[in-house]
Amino acid sequence: MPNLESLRGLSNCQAKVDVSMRLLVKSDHLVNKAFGFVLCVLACVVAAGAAPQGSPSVAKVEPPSWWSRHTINPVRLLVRGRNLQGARVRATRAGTAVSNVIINKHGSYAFVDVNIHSSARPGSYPLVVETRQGVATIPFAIELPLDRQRNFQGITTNDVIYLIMPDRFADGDQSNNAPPGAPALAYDRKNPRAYHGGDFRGIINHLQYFKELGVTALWLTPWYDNWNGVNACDKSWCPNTYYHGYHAIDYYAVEDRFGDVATLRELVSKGHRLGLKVIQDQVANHVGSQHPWIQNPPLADWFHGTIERHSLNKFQNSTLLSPNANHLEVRNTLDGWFNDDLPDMNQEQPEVARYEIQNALWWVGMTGIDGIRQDTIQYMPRAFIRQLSDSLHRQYPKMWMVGEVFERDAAQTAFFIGGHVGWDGLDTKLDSVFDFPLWNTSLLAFTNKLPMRDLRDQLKYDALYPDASKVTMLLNNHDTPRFLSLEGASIERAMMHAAFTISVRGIPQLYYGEEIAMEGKEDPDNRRDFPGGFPGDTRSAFNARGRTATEQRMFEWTRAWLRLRAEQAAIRNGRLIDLFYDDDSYVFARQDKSETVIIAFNRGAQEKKISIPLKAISVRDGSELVPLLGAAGSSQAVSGNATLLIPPRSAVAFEVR
Ligand SMILES: [Ca+2]
Ligand SMILES: [Ca+2]
Ligand SMILES: [Ca+2]
Repeated sequence: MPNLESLRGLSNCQAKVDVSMRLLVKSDHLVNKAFGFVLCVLACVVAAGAAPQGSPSVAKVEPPSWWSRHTINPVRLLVRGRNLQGARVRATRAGTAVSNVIINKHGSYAFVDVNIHSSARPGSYPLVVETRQGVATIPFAIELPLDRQRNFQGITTNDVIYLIMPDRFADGDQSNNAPPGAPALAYDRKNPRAYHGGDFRGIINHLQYFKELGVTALWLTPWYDNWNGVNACDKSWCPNTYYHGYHAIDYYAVEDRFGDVATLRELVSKGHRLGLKVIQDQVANHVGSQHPWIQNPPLADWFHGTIERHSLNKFQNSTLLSPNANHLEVRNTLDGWFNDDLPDMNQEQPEVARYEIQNALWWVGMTGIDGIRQDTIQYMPRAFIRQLSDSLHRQYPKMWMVGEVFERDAAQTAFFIGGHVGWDGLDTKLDSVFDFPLWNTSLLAFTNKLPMRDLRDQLKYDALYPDASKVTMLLNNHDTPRFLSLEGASIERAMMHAAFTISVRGIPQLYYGEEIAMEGKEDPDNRRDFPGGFPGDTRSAFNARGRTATEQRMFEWTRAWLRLRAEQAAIRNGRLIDLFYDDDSYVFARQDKSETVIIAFNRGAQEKKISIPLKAISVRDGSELVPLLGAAGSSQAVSGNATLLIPPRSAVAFEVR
C-alpha cells in the first residue's frame, strides 16, 4: 500500500515525464506520444518501486545526551534513520546550535555537530531533521553533571580491585531473566554458556560483602546491551549466549538482563557511599556481529572489512612491539577480526575515533564511574589509545584506564603503558596495564614449575616501566583457569599466590570467587555461579556460616592480607627491594620514608631459616622485626642482619620497629 511519500514521489515523477514528453513531441507527434507514454509508465513504476526518498525518520541518536561546559564541545551525534538524503538539521531551542552535518551515501545516518552554549540548562533539546519529503525529530538532552567530589575518582595503589562477571555473581532481580523476545534456552543455569540471571541488583545486595573482604573497587565485565538470542551449532560450545557481555549490539544501552541505567547509577552511588569505586569494562576494539551497523554501517570504512569479507587476527602480537615488523603483519594484528563474530572497528576513520571517545566519556559522565578497563587494547592503534586517554583526563583529571595487553613479555606490556615515549614517538598516556608477565610467573612459581627466584627475575623487568607501581597485578581473571584448577595447585599454594599478588608493587586485582577457593578450568568453567547468589542455592558463601572450612580459610587469609595492605602504607606505596631468593623462597622489603615491611615466602615443605641483610635497607642494629601476619616470633637486627624463621608452604610479614 503506497504511503503519502511514495504518492508524492509519483507526482514528482509525472512532472519530469511531462517535460521529456514535450521535448519528444517536436519530432513525430504520434510515435513520440506513444513512446512518451511508455517512458512515463516505466519511470513512474521504477520511482514507486524503489521509493528512494520517503519522509525522514530517526531510530537512534548516539549519544542521546551530553553536558554543557564539557571539554568536548561541540558533541558529534550519530543519528541512525531513513531517508536522510539531502537533510537539513537544525536546533529547536536556544543554547544549542547545529553545524557540520554529513549524511552517508544511503541516507541512513547523519553525523551532526551540536554546539552547547555554556549557559544551557539541563533539559530536552530536540533537533529537527528536514528534507523535502518531511520532518522528523532527533531527541537530545543536556544532562545535569554528577558531583565531581564523589565521582570520577580514579584508581591508585590505595585501591584493590575485585572483578565481577555480573551474570555469574548474584541474581537480585528475577524479573529480568526472560526479556521479551528472548528464547527460553538463553536462560539456563545448567548451561555454562547461557545466562544465569545475575544482575546489578544482585551486586547492590552484596556491597557489604566487598567491604567485609576489604576490596575498594569493583570491575564489572561489560554492561553494554548484548543480543538476547542463542547461537546454535553442532559444536560442543553450542548453544551459547553472550552472557559475558563482550559482543555489544548497542554502545549506548545497558544489558536488559542486568538492569537499566538508573539501577547502574544506584549501584555506583551506593558503592561510593561505602567507599567502593566502580570500573567499567569498555570494548572499543570490536562489537558483536548482531549490531545493526553490520547490515547498515554508517560509513563504508566504519569497520575493517565486512561480515562477508574480512581478515582474521593471527595474533602476531609481538609485531606491535617490534620496530622491525613488516606492515602487513602489523595491519593484520590491528585490523584482523578477533573472530568472525567480532567485527573490528576502524579507529583510523576519524568519525569512528570521535564516536568511541564520546562513548567512553558518556558512560563516565552518566554513571560516575572511577575507572575503565579497556579490552584487547593493543589491537587498536596507539595513536587512538593516546587520544582516548587524553580525552578522559582532560574532562576527568583523576580518571584511570587500565589496558588489557595479554602478554607474558614485560617488554610488550611496558610498551603500552603511558608515561614514556615508544620508538614510534608515541606516549599512549595509558594509566595502567595488567601485569600478565608477573602473574604468569607467580602461577608457575607457586605451582612448583619454576624456582621461586624467578619471581625476582621477572620483577627486574620493572626497569622497562616508567613507574612499575602503576601496573595492575592480577590474581586471576575470567579468561584464565582458576588457581586451584591448575596442575600442581593446593590451597597453601593458592594462599601464597594471593599473598604475593596483594603485597607486591602495583594495584592488586582479585577475581570473584578466588577468595573462597573456587575451582574452574578454562572458560566458561572458570565463571561458575557464586554460591549463595542465586535463587534456590542451598548455601551462601557470602557469610561465614555458609562457607566450607577451606572456603573460610581462604577468605580469612585473603582478608588478612588485604587488611595488612590497608594498614601498611609501605605495602601500598613503598619501594620493593629484593632481600633473598633461592629455589624455594623469596623475601623482599616494601619500604617508604617512615615504614619498612618485610614479606617472605617459603614454598618448601620444611620451616626455613633465612638471614636477611637489613643493612642493605638501612635498618639499624637493635631494630626488631615484629610479626604482622603468619609468623610465630619476632627477631632482631644484629651486625646488619636478622634471622627469619618462615613456616613451610606459607607467606609471612614483619614490620621493622
Ligand atoms: Ca536477574
Ligand atoms: Ca540484551
Ligand atoms: Ca582492531
